Amino acid sequence: MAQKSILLTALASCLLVCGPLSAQENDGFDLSSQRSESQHVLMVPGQKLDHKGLIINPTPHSLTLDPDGTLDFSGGIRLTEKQGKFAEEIGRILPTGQKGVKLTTDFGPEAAAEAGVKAVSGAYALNIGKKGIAITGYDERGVFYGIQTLRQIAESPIVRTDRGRRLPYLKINDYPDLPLRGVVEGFYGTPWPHAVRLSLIDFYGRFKMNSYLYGPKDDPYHSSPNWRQPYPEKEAQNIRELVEACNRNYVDFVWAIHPGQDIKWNEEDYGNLVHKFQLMYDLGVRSFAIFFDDISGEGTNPVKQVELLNRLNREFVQAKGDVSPLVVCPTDYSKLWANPTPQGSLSIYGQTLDPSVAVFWTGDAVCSDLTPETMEWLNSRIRRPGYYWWNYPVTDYVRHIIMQGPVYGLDTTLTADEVCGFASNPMEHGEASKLALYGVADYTWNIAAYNPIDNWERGIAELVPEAKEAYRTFAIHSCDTETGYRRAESWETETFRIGDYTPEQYDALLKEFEKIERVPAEMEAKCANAELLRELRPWLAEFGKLGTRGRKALELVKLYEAGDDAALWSAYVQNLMSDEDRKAYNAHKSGTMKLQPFYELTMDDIRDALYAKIAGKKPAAYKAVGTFPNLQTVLGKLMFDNDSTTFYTSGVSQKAGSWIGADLGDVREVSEIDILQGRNSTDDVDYFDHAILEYSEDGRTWLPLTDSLHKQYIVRWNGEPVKARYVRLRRLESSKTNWAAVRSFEVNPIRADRLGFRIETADSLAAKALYAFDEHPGTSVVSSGTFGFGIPANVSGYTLLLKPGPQGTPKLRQTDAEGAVLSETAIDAPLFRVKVAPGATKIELLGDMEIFEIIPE
Ligand code: 14T
Repeated sequence: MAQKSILLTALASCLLVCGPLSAQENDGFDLSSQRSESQHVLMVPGQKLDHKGLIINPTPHSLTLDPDGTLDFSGGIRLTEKQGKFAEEIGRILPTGQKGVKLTTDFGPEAAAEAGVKAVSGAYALNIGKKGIAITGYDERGVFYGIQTLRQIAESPIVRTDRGRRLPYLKINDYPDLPLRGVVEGFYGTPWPHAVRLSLIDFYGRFKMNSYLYGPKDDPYHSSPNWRQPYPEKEAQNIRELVEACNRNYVDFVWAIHPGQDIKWNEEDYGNLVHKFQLMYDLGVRSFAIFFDDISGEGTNPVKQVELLNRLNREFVQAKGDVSPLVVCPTDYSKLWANPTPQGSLSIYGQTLDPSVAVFWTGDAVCSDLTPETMEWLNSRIRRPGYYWWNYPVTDYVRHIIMQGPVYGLDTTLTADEVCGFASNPMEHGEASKLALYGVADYTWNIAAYNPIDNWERGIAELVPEAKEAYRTFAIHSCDTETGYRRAESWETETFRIGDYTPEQYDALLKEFEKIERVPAEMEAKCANAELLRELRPWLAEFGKLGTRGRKALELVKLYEAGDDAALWSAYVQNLMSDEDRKAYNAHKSGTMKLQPFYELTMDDIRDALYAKIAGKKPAAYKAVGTFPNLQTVLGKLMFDNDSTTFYTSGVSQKAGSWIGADLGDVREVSEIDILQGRNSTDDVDYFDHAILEYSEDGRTWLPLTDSLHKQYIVRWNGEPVKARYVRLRRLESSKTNWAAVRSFEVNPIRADRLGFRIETADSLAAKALYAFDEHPGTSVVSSGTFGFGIPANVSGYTLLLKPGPQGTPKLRQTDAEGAVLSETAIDAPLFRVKVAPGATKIELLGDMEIFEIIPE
């Protein structure tokens, strides 16, 4: 139930915060329905490596160890630098001492050439040998990076433990692959707190990222209409501090403006923009970007955008002399909707935009992998190497998710000739984004050497060394989005179905769930990063509960095998999630790919098997089938949950041959089918607008139940019963490429007049009361008064599948046709068997209980 409300909230909040999107809908351009994230989940590439105790991130391009010697630096480091710039930085991060080992630093094109250092900003050489330590940078930034590498060596396990404080002799020659490496604070939602930004800026410096683009969608002074206004003093002061922190870390603070929704292409607004840039310049900003994403109307005009950028380039950037080249995010930032023609905005950029301006691109979709193909497609139009905007680990469209998975999906053959830079758009949880950024730093520095799994393992140990096992356990099960940019999750965990597993598989899964249960307490006790803990806390709490219900589901498997029906049902109902449990879980999900599905499937399997054993037939619990792979996931169940506010969504485009159906488990007589297509209202775009209803006994031969249906959200059929195990709605010829969604898929919905006996309940329960007799033990009705039902002549007894409520012990009363009470018994167990008393015509259940199924015998 909450599944959908979450999806809706995510979408609604997006639509709320980005008013422009609704405007685009009016223009017939619904951005949100075009997100189209890739739904393919591949195995994470790479493997954990043995670093022999020497860990440096990003991975240096060349490192040669000299196994013969080590340099004692227990006396600290004594700095002799040519230019006198780094005393403070060294003092901040390494022990210093007058009698320590000598560290010389130098930089500049000549020094670099002599030391064989590549002529790019940030390149450096670091030598540790008999005579001491020498760092040569191509530029100041290069020396700074050399120092960061030295710090990491000094902090490596090999130095800390094995050898005391002795540095290995080595030679490093290193340089960045991409000139622009960094982070764009570009998400919708609460912008990062100041302290988190400062901590992140240090993180960028430590791991050699050099760009921080400041563009939080919900900073009013970044976007329309307040982009024209100066920051209030407090915010201005904070920005000054951010600039200083960036300067200390050799990070370019790039202030971005998002004026497109209401900009007027006139002198006044040009003046407003330059004035705002000047105010930011006065705060110390020396790099600027203009974002034209997620807007509609006049602001999207590429000719005007280019005019503005070129004029700013001349009159502001060039005129100042100390301002970096501009960066722009085009309105056509993804191939999904970019106009591919020579008249399209990207081609116009290519022909007319000053070549110094860098152009952002999110790839084939909003959130997508970085491939050579997508860059070629872009670059041939913009006529320069594009600047990749990676919408990972951003979760503004799935705010119930916290992405802790490996950084992968980034091509390892690309070079600066194809990508001039790479910026990651992270989560509003800044500390929790560091694990992903640790990967981004590594990839952008040394693309060919990038190893996703190894990086992720190192990142965990770097970020939470005190509780790395607990953090790793949390992280490996907190990766995927379910419906957005799909990511591998729980790849070390093997789940299984009841009756189909080995003892080893069982034990391994049990161990994992037990480990998961311990994670919240362990993180609370050990994790030293209080802010990270604050961000993770709600997810950790839900994760722990998932561990518990997963473990209990495993215990149920054993109970099921033991064959004690009463004990099994009792444990089963105890392990069901309440509505509150679901609401809490849905707000802070983890384990969506394997763990929660294991819980759901196991609970359902056990329930259905128990029902079949008692009733002697399969329950009327249907399973989703069809051409979309995610029908088999928990999403598919949302079609059968008797709740039309929740829906199944394909998450990928519909296409020729697509179909969505129900597997009835057995061949049944089908006489009625009711389908509600779409996510919500009848004007939703996600449905089959041309379709046919079909049935099949074997899943191979299909026969039609209807003619072809045009633009029908609601599909209703009833007629002479047919024998079917499967029914489906199949898409026919259509130009539609939207996702497909189904709110409800009912086959033979139960009706009071077909029951053959009367149910007597409060009017408010009338509809739900049928769930007690629908042959589906997964549906239920909660009764707190009297629940009565007539006893058909041929019935000799009943098995009740219940969950007694908290208020006292419920009672069962049998009465005869005159209403005289024949017997009254306490219902003392959730699975309760009763024989029909001679002469009894009615049973009344009294008290507080949830009734799942009443099975006659
Ligand atoms: F600028 C772009 F490159 C970009 O990605 N813009 C936004 C970005 O701020 C947001 O964080 C990101 C992830 O949700 O996607 C873009 O915003 C969208 C895109 C959509 F297709 C917001 C709603 C959409 F439907």
